[in-house]
Amino acid sequence: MINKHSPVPIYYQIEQSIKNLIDKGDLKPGDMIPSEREYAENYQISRMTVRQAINNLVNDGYLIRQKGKGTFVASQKIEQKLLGLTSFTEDMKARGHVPSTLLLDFKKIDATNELAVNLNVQMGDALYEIKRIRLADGFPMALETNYMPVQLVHHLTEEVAKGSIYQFVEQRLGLEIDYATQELESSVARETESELLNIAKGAPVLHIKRRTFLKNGCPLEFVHSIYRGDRYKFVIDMHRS
Ligand code: 16G
Repeated sequence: MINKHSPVPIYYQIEQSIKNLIDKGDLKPGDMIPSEREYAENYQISRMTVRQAINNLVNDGYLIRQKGKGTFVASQKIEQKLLGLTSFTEDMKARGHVPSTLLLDFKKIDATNELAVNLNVQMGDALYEIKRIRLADGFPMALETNYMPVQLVHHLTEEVAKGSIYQFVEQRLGLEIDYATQELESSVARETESELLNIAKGAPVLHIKRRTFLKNGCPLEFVHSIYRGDRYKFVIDMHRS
């Protein structure tokens, strides 16, 4: 499996072969992989070379090192296609995961200048401010802070915010969600974010800002989300027209 005469560096060959085993499902999330010493002995190569391969896979989120225990296959990242305008609940269900929500805060606030501009309301108008941890199969994936005009989304309750807000808006209020603009930026977890998402302070995260509009052009929501970088990836299909 390892070709020492190939121009392809040996660490890269090892990296690819472990990656293949994970992609094919021969190595599953939670499986422990052999130690650096075992790889080095099996392939008659230096431990430094093995370490380089494993470090790369840890950095790419394929493997996780646990002090004193070993190196394990990480959970596969959840893939979200940036095509349709979907909700967290729909995304998770479509991928066979069970969505749930931990409601951290639900209150009404006065629109600040920034929020008023983004939601096309007057400064001081009443907005819902909803903070939620979004989970897949019980694991925290994202932290969301959602702002919506109270005058538009009547009767929103804590109970609703524990489930799908999009479903409530469409099915109960009969409003038509049309399109959104979204900004994605890489960032690192700050202290409170790391605690809520159960990751190390400074771990990579994706910061997303979404503005969603109704068919009549009214902004429905302005949302800040922090997604775990080790659990989530966004995929974009691009067509050359
Ligand atoms: C997604 C949206 C968020 C929206 C939520 C509704 C991103 C980055 N954000 O998390 O803007 O409020 O879905 O989800 O995708 P819900 O219907 O499950 O409450």
